[in-house]
Amino acid sequence: MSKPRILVTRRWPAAVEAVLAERFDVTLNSDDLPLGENELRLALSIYDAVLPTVSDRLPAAVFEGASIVTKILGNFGVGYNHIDVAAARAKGIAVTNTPGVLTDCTADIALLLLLSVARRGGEGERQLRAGEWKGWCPTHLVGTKVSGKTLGIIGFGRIGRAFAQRCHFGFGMDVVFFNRSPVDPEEAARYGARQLSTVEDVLAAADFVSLHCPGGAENRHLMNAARLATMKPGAFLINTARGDVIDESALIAALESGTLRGAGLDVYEAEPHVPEALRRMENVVLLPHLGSATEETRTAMGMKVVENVTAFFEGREAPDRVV
Ligand code: 8YV
Repeated sequence: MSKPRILVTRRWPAAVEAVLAERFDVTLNSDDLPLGENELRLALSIYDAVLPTVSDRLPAAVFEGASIVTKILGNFGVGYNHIDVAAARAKGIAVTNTPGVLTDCTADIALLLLLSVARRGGEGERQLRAGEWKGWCPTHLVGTKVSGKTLGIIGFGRIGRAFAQRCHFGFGMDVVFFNRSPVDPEEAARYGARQLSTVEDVLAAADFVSLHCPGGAENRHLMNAARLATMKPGAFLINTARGDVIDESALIAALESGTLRGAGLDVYEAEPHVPEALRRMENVVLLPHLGSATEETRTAMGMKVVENVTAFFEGREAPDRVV
């Protein structure tokens, strides 16, 4: 029997590509040639499986091709809001993701952003590299203490929990969270956190707010101008979830007016575009979507996709099927 034909839209860790090549008839797209909607539509009429990443947009229009051959989209990542899952379902296409394996690394990046923005790490590094450091001085780049402060988490899934755990047990932070469904208080306490009833309750209490909810329509602009205005004056906002959870223009206004003291961002509304206004601000730490970017995690993510797609083509239930 011939091997299923698979399109990998970006280059993956070599170890994963090697396993894919053993099991499937693989076409690897180059990293330099991102696929547009037309190419992705065409791909759905050629390949048995397409393995997209967050940078491949698959809106409903992509699924409107006449003859769809693709049976499964094995998404390289836990978040899959770049795929119109209703359209995939309507065409009978399965979708899988990669939960669990990127929890620690994404929580670590949230911590990196929180510490960098509070302690002005980015500013300090830029200053030193530019040869502008004039020597130690009691008032030089004085930041905000992190230990003992209140952290507010929006979305208490795997990553929200891992971040709570780090901040509570590592930094003695008081951690409160909002989650759309109730979490058993004993379970929450294992991560050093307690649930509040509304997003607003969390925003009003927190010195640092970190977003860990899914992106997409349900949470689009959850952090809008009105909500940003209910944050504590001088609070910080961290986002390692999805860019569309924040209204970026409203965030810029809140940072410009000084309502917010700073922000640490790993994700943006229209990646890779990052508004010039944000790039000019010293009190903002900006990373290029690095949440899961470690060798260990990217390899584990790839292996999870392989596991899902292999199970699917062997007629078994794909373990991480979301559609
Ligand atoms: C991934 C992520 O690198 O898994 C996710 O949801 O945001 C990232 O860490 C990205 O999705 C790759 O497709």
